[in-house]
Amino acid sequence: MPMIIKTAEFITSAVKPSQYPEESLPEIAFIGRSNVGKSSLINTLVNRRHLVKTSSTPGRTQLINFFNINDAFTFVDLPGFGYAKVPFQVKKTWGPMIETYLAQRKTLKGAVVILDLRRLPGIAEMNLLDWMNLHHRPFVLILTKADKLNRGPQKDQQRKIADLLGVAQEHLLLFSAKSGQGKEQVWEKIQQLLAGDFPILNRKVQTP
Ligand SMILES: Nc1nc2c(ncn2[C@@H]2O[C@H](COP(=O)(O)OP(=O)(O)OP(=O)(O)O)[C@@H](O)[C@H]2O)c(=O)[nH]1
Ligand SMILES: [Mg+2]
Repeated sequence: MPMIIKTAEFITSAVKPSQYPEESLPEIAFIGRSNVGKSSLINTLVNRRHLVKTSSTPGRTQLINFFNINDAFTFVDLPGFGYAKVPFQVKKTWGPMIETYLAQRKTLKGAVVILDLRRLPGIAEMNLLDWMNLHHRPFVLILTKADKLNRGPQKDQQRKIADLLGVAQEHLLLFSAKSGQGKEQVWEKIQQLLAGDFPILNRKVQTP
């Protein structure tokens, strides 16, 4: 069933648990490298151009931002990892800030992990997935900016990334915030996460 968005509202920004909204609605977190398109994905899903600030400058989102969707669930936009130019202090607090959130948040139902379709995942991505599995946090994998490649190369790159990560190709959804490609499939996965019936994706390869 297509998701109908009635309301989508910013709740608050936080860096530490005492600043999080109270644990009531089920939550979905969006995580990925800086500039990968996390905020754009959220805007596309909820049909709002400017609910979440996006930027061509990496490192735009530096706080944990909470959004109430339909008074039914919460989307959480996490700051991106792996960007060299954010100030040292920000970098030093990033790991603990995200880890604390992902490890402790009781209402967190799962994460949407976003990768750039054109980039092969590295150690940082693999560590993230291993860490999520260790903490029994289900996640879905999205390959975004699909509009930058034609359909043939999209499939080739999807296969390469699947092999590298050691997951089946069908677990990697192609998505574009620009064309809207894959939007309904992403919603389907999010609904599965919210319903709590999502398998842990055990990776078939070991992180080098
Ligand atoms: N062509 C194309 N550009 C995209 C897509 N998604 C995001 N972008 C662009 O990529 C840049 C970064 O997008 P954001 O959504 O701000 O990325 P982010 O992951 O939230 O970035 P940080 O908050 O800095 O970590 C912007 O210039 C977007 O317009 C997409 O699907 N296709
Ligand atoms: Mg962002």
